[in-house]
Amino acid sequence: MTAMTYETLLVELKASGVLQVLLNRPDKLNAFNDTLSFELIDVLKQAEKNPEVRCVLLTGAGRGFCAGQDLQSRSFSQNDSERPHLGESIRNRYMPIILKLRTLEKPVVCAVNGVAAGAGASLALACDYRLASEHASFIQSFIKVGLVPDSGACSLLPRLVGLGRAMDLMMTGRKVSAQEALDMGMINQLLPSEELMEKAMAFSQELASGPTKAYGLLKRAVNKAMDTDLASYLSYEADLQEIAGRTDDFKEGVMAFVEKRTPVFQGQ
Ligand code: LHQ
Repeated sequence: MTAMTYETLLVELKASGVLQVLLNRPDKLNAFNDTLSFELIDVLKQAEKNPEVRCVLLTGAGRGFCAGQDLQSRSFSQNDSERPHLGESIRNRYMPIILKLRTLEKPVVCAVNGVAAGAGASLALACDYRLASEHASFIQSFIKVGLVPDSGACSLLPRLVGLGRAMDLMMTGRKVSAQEALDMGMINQLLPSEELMEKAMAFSQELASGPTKAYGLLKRAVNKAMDTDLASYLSYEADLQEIAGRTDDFKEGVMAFVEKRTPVFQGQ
């Protein structure tokens, strides 16, 4: 078990290969200040580079998951003479996080322990799998403060819940309960709060013992399929399967099937 030191995150690499990342500004419902954004970018880069990491599990400390941009941070203070450069902030802080979550070639699981608002909701949407506790809720708060849904929300949310539902949530900024989120396909599992972390960790461990390279290629395939025509995608898919077919884990998977045993994947 290895721990890494950050100011706004608690990060621990478990022996199972799960990198647990806890957003740790509980007094602010884990809202993104600059430090949290840059630390999260750093931890995701480390996760990408470190072969011992075979799954990332993201969650929040305290009663919130993440309340989006820290609206009290100095760089967002409002006065008449100066307006903030939000475009720059998005490009430097949010875009790298969302892109890295989507392109990291390892599974990313999100345990939504409480409210996920604004960019905090987008953060959850960008993960590969969402478990949520009964105390979780999701708010597309952007419109409430006069902003456009960001951090990928307009791309990710309609794909998960459909255009009609996404427009409702983004235009009204209303709070969605964990049960409604489950019903509309925004989350994968709803759990009693006392079971959330145990179940999320067990699921992450299962993924961490899987064929890591195939998960990575699967993410590449899905990303490609979301923005290209079928013929181009099918050709890309053939290239990816060529790569998967050369992995040790594919060899092990087939051998285990033939020998009627459970495969032991090494992530290679
Ligand atoms: C907060 C925050 C917060 C600071 C709770 N900031 N302190 C925007 C701009 C630029 C670039 C990129 O992207 C974005 C995207 C965005 O994320 S825009 C959307 C920003 N987020 C919001 O608008 C959500 C604001 N928060 C809320 O609406 C509520 O706090 C929710 C509904 C999340 C939770 O409500 P409650 O459960 O009633 O908790 P609370 O409001 O009492 O909050 C608890 C504390 O957390 C409180 O501090 P205090 O010192 O008074 O106890 C809040 O001030 C603080 N907090 N969100 N975003």
